[in-house]
Amino acid sequence: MNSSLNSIVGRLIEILGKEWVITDREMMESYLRDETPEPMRPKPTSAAVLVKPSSTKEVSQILKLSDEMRIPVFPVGGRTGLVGGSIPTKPGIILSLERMKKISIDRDNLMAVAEAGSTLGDLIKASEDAGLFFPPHPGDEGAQIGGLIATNAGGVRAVKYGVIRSYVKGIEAVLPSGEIITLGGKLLKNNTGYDLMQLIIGSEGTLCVVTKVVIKLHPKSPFTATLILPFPNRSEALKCAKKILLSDIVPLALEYVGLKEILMAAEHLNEEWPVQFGNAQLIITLTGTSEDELLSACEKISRISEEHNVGETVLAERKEEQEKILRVRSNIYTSLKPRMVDILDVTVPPSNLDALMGFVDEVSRRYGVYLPVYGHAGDGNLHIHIMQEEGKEMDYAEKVKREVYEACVRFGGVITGEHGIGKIRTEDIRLVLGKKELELMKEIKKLFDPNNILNPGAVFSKI
Ligand code: LAC
Ligand code: ZN
Repeated sequence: MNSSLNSIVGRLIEILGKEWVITDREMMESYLRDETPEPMRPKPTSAAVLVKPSSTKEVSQILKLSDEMRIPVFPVGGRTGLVGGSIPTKPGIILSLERMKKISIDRDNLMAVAEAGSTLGDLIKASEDAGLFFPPHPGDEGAQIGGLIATNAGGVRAVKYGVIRSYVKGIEAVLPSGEIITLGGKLLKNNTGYDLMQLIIGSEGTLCVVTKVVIKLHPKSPFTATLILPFPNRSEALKCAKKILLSDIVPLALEYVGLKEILMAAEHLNEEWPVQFGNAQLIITLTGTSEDELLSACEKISRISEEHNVGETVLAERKEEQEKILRVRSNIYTSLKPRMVDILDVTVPPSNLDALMGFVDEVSRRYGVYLPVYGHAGDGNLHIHIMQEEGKEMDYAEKVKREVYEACVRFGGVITGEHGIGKIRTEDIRLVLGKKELELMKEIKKLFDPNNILNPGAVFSKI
């Protein structure tokens, strides 16, 4: 540890008690990394202190002290991020809110109030226990609420009601000065001044530390069904997806997967994938207030998909079967991870997905590399994995990424729709944002965090 960190340890112990100030490297090993593929993952600092406060007041005291001493603070959640966003890359404090995990449900207002350290899994369970429903599924259930807010998480169930941003109604957060701010509340309408709450959502831990969140829930779990539609090729699958989105059916999720990758994910989990044919598949989750409503939507989808040479469709109605499908889909990433250099999460207007995927095929041929693609077709949000090729220098990865990013921008898209900028895309951000836009963002950062102590190195390479 360096000397300024050494000198802060005693004061942190005064605030938190000895048990919650961790300096032993072995005890903080899992806090020094996230899920970013190894070749891209930023190197963690060799000097860090891990702290685990139990209240907003303690968070406030920690931040005030760090700001006074100009010591960087790296807020972490469940460390499920894919862009190195929470990795402490400078000597400083790792701030974990894992002890702050209370959730209360307000049925009358259909809202949950969750502390930032509670997990996505906790929130899903608390909502269900209260007979309510949290529709999205923004990734790994070990992700923490604070992280979901910091990254404006998306996931597979964002087509019908949007990403995390559209569920958050209130936020309590601590500024680097130690001041506590409260924005919004259990409110469905709020036009009181600038929307600072929305500014904080997706700010990747660079503006303030979110300690508590008000989240909109939906009434009791609706009827749900999941369909797997196998198509002979991608073009038919994507044309069908377009037509479904144009119909009066609004799916909760509309995913595109290739047969090879989904079978690999199933094998990785030791599960059987229900449809073993059809090179291009759509996975569609529907929700409705009655079984009849669902069946009529399924029939409509079936009619539309027949126009696109769909093979025999699987309809899953049992909860366990639907959960299995979601689990396999969510583990494509995990099954590819061992040989992965990077995972992209570019987003284009949904109607340009086919053209983008065509471009990726062309890049894959030109470089002679395997570039698996799949993703959130309903949102135009595509995952492209850059894989390691045996005997090939990895310098192609940077070139492939560049070409894909530039194509996305040409197609009217952005370089990230889900995983964020983190610490590995701070240069690429310029492909999407102009000088003035970046300047405005940096001014905002300075206003919130004048001494640049909060998650330095994330979003902007230089302030
Ligand atoms: C997914 C993650 C990688 O969609 O965003 O599986
Ligand atoms: Zn995703």
